[in-house]
Amino acid sequence: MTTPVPEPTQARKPNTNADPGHPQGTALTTSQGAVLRDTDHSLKAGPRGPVLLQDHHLREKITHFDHERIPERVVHARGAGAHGTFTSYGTGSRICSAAFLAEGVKTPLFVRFSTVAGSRGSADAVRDTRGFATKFYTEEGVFDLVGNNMPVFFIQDAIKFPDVVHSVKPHPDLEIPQAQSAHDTFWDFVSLHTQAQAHAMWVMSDRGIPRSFRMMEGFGVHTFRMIAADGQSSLVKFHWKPKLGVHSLVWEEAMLANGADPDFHRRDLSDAIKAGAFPEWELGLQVFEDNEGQSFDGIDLLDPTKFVPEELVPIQMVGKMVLDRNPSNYFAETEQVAFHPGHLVPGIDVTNDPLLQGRLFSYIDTQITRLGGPNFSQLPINLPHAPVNDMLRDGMHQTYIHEGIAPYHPNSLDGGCPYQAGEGDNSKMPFIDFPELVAESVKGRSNPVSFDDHFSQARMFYRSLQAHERRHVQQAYSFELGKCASEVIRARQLQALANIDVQLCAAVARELGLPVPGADTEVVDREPCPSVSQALGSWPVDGRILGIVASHHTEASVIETLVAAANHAGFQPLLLSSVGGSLADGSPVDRTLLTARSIEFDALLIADFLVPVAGAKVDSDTKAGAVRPPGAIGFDPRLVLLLQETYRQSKAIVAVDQPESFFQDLGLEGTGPGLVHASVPDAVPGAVALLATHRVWERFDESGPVPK
Ligand code: HDE
Repeated sequence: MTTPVPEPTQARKPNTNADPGHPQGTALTTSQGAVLRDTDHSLKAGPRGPVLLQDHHLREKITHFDHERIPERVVHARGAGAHGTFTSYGTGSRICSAAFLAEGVKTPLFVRFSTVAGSRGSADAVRDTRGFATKFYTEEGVFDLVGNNMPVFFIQDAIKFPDVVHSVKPHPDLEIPQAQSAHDTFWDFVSLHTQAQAHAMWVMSDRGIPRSFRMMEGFGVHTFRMIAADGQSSLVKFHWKPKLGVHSLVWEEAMLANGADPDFHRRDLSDAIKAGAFPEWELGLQVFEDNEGQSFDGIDLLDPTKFVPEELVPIQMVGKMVLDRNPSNYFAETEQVAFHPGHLVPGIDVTNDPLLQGRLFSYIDTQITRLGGPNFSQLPINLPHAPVNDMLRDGMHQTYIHEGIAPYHPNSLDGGCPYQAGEGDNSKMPFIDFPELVAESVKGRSNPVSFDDHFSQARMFYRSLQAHERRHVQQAYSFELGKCASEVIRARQLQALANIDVQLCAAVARELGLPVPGADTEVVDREPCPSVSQALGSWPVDGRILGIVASHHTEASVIETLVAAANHAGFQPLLLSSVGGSLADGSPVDRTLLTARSIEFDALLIADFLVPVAGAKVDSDTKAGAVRPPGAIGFDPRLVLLLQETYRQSKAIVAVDQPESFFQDLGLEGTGPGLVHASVPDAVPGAVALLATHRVWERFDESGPVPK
């Protein structure tokens, strides 16, 4: 019996990533290319008989399946990737000879965003640092910028990395909690290692729950070195600045997202790219003189727990990155990509930051296990776009068929090839390790004294935030420490907070019901740096999601006008209605009130909100614009929940052609910041104006989501 072949639901696509030497074809085959007649039934001794060992196809299919999974990354296991291009402004060439920084040069790249702590299948919107790793396929070889969305790190020396990671991972006895820092071992580590306080502060701030990968800054964290064409060295810190600004979820949204849509960030990135709202960042540099002390304004540039405020050293933009293509195969690209901070090109070099030095060892080491041997740079996603002739040979999963008999240097049997720079026909710019003077010193296990300041930057960060942001920090610490069972740990962390800011400490202690300790360390007061706040400035709405609630009675012209205006403004419109199907203008309903939650949009327009009740008459009362009080026939009560959530999350809500009593009828304050009435033509411009600041923060006072 043959299985009927269903009609394809999509046009067959050629596999664009297939090696041209191995065309995929359309016939089903074994891995050896033999065409198959039946892949749905095992070979049996009669229809009711036992399965035969000789069934090679069965064994091959199941054996391959048994080995489909590879070990996940020990950290940053959960990630999402995208392809794009970097276009250089040429401004970086002044201090760096790297070819990809020359004016107008376009370099293809792949980016992987990740959470740090969770497993591969964990939720996206957890409180955590985010990885922001970029692979530039430059003409001089691969350059990897393997950064995070926060400019500081928990520890100062790589030897502490296994310790901090063990502390944030689930407890070893029961393997809970997953992808969370709100547990005893993490806060035990942080409170015992005061060097971790600055990074913990960033994670407890809104930065720990980004609204979108598209709205995150990226930081190289360490100080790197750039070398100009004339050999002059500068110290630099890398920054990615998102075009859409830096925005976050509120805690309620993060918790909802982790249940309602665990792929929240991954989906947001791919949806935006699919919709043509290509995410953009500028790459910028903070440049420092390569002086003997390698410090700036008392900040040791080799200490990765410190950052240098933009107010002190402005960021100079050197190019722009646009992400415009989703991966076509998650495993081949996002899972198999292998980043390494030691993938450098001529003109960029490392410094002696002890954290960076340890990373230079770790990445290739872990990838040998994860990717099954030493040849993972031959995987398509890792393959340099520059020619490779490396004398590395054999090993597991070798796919090159190397020619020649003398993979050693120097040789005379292969004509001396491959040539070092300056030999044979090789006149290319080589990578040169910067000839840094290494100070005469005593061998030992110690840090410079400048690494001992653990609190001043945490204090500076906290005091630079706006009132509602500080309130979020207080709530985050209260939540996280509230989840710690050990009172000793809670009290020890309160002691650290007392050294950072007395009011912060008191607010958290109040929530925990613990006494407020006094400071036990003298801390330097630094000037605030408002640039770390996310609440200042105004931003474009490109690619932000505008929810539009309509009903099956809403006039076609109303929906057409709102959707066209939303698209014109750069929004991605998301149509919500009580039930699925199409609206009057033929637009498909994107979400029903069953499948939608408030987390899915940045602002909400309410055009109409009635349920199509079987047999109900559509009269002048049920047309768009008519209000039905809650409870009346045809009203969908789920809208009340949606509106209340949207309201609590400080998002703008625009009532389109609704009477004055609309918001009160639905149980919200009648007037107030971000609750707007508008006619159909004015509705979208109203949302644009309100979204420029991301949220209507003034809706609530410092005490949180309690109406004023
Ligand atoms: Fe990583 N880190 N890391 N890290 N890291 C890894 O490499 C490590 C650190 C970062 O999307 C691993 O291939 C050590 C700082 C990102 O594939 C591993 C230390 C920063 C990613 C590793 C650090 C990062 C990783 C795990 C302390 C920001 C994900 C899988 C010295 C500047 C890359 C892998 C991707 C991944 C080691 C600290 C960023 C184990 C030893 C600081 C974005 O090699």
